[in-house]
Amino acid sequence: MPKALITGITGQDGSYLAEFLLSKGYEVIGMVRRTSTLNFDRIHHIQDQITLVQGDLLDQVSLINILQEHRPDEVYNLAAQSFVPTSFEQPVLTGEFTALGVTRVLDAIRIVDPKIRFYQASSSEMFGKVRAVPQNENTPFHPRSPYGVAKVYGHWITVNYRESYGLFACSGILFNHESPRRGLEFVTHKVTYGAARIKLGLANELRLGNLEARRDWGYAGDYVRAMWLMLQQDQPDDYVIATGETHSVKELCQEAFGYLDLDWEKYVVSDPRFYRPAEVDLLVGDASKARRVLGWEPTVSFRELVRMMVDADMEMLQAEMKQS
Ligand code: NAP
Ligand code: F7E
Repeated sequence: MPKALITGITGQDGSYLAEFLLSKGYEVIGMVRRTSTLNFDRIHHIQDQITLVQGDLLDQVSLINILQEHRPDEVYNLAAQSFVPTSFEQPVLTGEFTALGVTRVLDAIRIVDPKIRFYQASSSEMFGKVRAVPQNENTPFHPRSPYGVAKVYGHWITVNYRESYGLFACSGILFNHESPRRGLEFVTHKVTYGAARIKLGLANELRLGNLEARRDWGYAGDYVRAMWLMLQQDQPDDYVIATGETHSVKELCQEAFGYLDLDWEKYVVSDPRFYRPAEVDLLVGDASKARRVLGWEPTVSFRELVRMMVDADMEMLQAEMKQS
């Protein structure tokens, strides 16, 4: 039975990847940080099928010990400080987790067992102020936030350990991917949750930032499959994973509110408080290499994704209302 270690298993992608690997017959080890209250909401339904171990990207010894004790065949490094606005407020901490954390995992692999296959969760935020449209594996990086800068470091240290030490290390350059398990502070979930609250009479406005920003939004369940496919190839490599479609935040609002028969313009307010010091205006990915080499394709459209998230939020809020 193949064994995989997932860092960031309590996050959106960690939970979908754990489900996916279990369905492929893997033994799944998940690294979690010690917290004073449990934050296992996204994995409680599979908790009896996985092994959780305590560790932190800031603590090199914990990473080495976990690898020595569990001897995984594959390591998926999904842990990071992943929210762009927080990276402006806590740039040094973001660098420790999101940049140097990658080196700590790679070094632990190099020391314990260089045959372990490694996946790094890189990001379209690395393209930032884009030099080409659409963006592919050869598009130069120009990050626009401390988060983006940290991810560029994580990407290149992954490439460097592959070239220096021959590690089977892959960098997946994933464009935005969402789901009902997405953190509520990210714009897709903020919009679907906000629209559902307005529909149910629990709120009367939704304050957002820049409505003109455009993103290539896909479904997280599709994207974790691409992570696994990268580690099953004969050679390690880097891949862009994206839908190839771009939509503005405005279009996202239209889709979510429209599905609930609401006119978004009556409720959405653009508030400068949510603007960023530097914005990424337009992202749209070219995943043709992933299609060709990995045989990967997205299965959920933008409209289906938004509707899936609105439905989940309506159901959750209605259940909460019944209880109170
Ligand atoms: P997420 O929901 O924010 O999850 C982040 C995970 O990292 C959580 O499990 C968190 O644990 C863990 N973590 C944070 N700091 C840690 C530390 N110091 N030590 C150990 N664990 C730590 O993020 P996601 O959306 O699933 O994204 C997964 C990865 O893909 C991230 O690296 C993200 O930057 C990257 N990425 C995401 C997207 C996207 O659109 N979702 C696109 C490209 C790349 P707690 O639960 O304890 O906080
Ligand atoms: O913002 C605009 C905002 O926070 C998307 C992370 O998973 O994907 C994510 O990063 C856009 C931006 O995601 C609000 O200015 C407008 O242009 O949902 P987001 P992100 O910054 O693209 C990448 C690929 C990652 O790697 C990251 O980890 O929406 N926007 N109004 C807003 N954004 C938020 N959060 N809140 C607003 O009110």
